[in-house]
Amino acid sequence: MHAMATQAKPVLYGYFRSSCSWRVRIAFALKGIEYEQKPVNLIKDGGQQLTDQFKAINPMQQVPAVTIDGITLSQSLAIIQYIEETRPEPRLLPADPKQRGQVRIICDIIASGIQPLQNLYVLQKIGAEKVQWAQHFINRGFEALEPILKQTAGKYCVGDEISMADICLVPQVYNAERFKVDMSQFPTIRRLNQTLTEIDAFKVSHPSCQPDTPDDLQA
Ligand code: GSH
Repeated sequence: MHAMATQAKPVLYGYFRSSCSWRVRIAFALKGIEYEQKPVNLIKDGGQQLTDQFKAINPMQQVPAVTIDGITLSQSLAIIQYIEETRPEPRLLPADPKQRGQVRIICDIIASGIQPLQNLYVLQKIGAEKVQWAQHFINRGFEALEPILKQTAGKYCVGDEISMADICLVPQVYNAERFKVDMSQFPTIRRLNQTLTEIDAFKVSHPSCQPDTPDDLQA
């Protein structure tokens, strides 16, 4: 039994289609941690993330945020690292420091070099050109990721163990598909995504089957 099992379940403030929320859902699922979801609708009422009530939870006015062990955390990678450090099994960072370095490169390319540039808030500022803008930055990031993954991948992004790199990759590919990026240029990314999306933890956390998924988008 888990050491933390007697405490209240963690609460995830997220949105079904948010790729950063999906990262956290995958991490919870991989580690077998039960949690509650409090949906924050990024579109309805002009965006519930922008309310004073949510600003008190995450001053950056973005999902995800998680309350866990008596604290509130935001930033998906900080949340996942906290979960990793407090609930280490199964590990999401490889034992080998070189492989850890590789995992972090992949996470940073996605979390700093791609996702922030195609985030809702940014796209709303871009206006009519938003699809081309998003495609441009996803392509640019994937053009860097493809040769890196070719070197690092085994069955998964880095070797044969699922890691935070895989947790970042799958939701970013989902965004790429939403923005109709031509994925035929990225065979390694496609292969990894195909393998990973067959895994239960990725399936149960998919945007198509969350408590706030609208009926017409449910799987
Ligand atoms: N670096 C943050 C993280 O990793 O958690 C990024 C969070 C983020 O961009 N969240 C998006 C959001 O809440 C959804 S994936 N967007 C709301 C908005 O743009 O107004």
